[in-house]
Amino acid sequence: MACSYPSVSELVTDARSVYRQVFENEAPLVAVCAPGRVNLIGEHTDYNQGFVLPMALPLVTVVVGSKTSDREVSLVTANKDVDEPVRVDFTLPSDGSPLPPGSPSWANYVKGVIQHYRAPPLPGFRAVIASSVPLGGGLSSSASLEVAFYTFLQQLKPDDGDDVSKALSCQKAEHTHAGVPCGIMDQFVSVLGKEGHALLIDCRWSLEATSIPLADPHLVILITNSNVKHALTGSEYPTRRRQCEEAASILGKDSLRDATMKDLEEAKNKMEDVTYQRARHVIQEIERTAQAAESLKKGDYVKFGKLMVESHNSLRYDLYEVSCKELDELVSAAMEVDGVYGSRMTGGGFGGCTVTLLQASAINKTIQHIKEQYSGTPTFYVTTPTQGARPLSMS
Ligand code: GAF
Repeated sequence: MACSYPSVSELVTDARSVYRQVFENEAPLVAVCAPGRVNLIGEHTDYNQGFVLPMALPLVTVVVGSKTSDREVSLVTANKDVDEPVRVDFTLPSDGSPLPPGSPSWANYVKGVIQHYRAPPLPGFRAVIASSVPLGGGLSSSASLEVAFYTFLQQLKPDDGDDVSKALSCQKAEHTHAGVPCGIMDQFVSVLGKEGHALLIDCRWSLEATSIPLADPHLVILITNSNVKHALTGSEYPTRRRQCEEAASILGKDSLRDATMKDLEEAKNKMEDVTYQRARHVIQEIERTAQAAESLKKGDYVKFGKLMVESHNSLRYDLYEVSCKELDELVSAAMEVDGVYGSRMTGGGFGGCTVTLLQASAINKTIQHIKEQYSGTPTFYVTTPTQGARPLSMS
């Protein structure tokens, strides 16, 4: 009953055939992929230097292509659900000046990655992009495109950086070329995701990550797409980030990671109500994420599920206000089924997906019940944690 999605090799085959069609029957020499992600818990904590607990998905962005002998770039998307022009051409500036963002918007992610690539100057290239990550679905289609492209450029001209600096360059691309002041979670897990594991990432400057096994055959991670699209590029995400920074500054801290609930209560009358609520979500969510990681290590899914629901409630109308009616409906419906441990919205919010942790034996009745209860048309993905970005063999 869950939705099937193309495998990596199917995406490569599609992208290769589009490449041949568009570029005079030439064959691409390089292929790479980078995954989308689902965040199990720790929402809107990364830009507050807190903890997050995502995993990389089998939904990926693939790039195939070859370098050229000039400075011309041609990008083609093989995605069926992109309604903007499918081909973009531009010239790499010889003086290294930035490629200005423009239309279509998906090409801006690529331009940003080119600008922040750590081994300029780059040769020209031709590339085709294909993806199984739903666009605007809150599963990091943009980070997977950035990281896939960075990985593609590494095959054309190797850089001297490590994986963390790669993730940071891709994050910068999103800041400068998509205008989203995102945290590091999405790019980090798309680069460093580990098969069969979730990653507990400490988003302080050191960016330490601990991998936690998540490959229990009795457990299912179900993603439900509300099919309501959010626009993180809108004003709400930057507003939340600003409110958190304001709260930290009132508390005299570098970030909310350094604040406790006691600090917040003592300073409550120095800030607006809304600032207090945002800070409360973040401080408690950081603590919840640390506890959830411990529960997962012990296989205590009941506790983990309870923390997921608390996280959702805090993101809902209670404190952080980034959920929406559709996501709330999906979570409520999932929680009505026996065998479901927990459910919550995942990602930036304002639409997109929920993530649900449940007993494998309850999967069919859970999907059925959600379908019956949800007012929209959901899409379901049963997923397992996969490996981060990687070059692919062309044979
Ligand atoms: C988006 C951002 F890109 C992430 O950095 C993170 O802040 C997330 O929203 C919310 O947890 O995916």
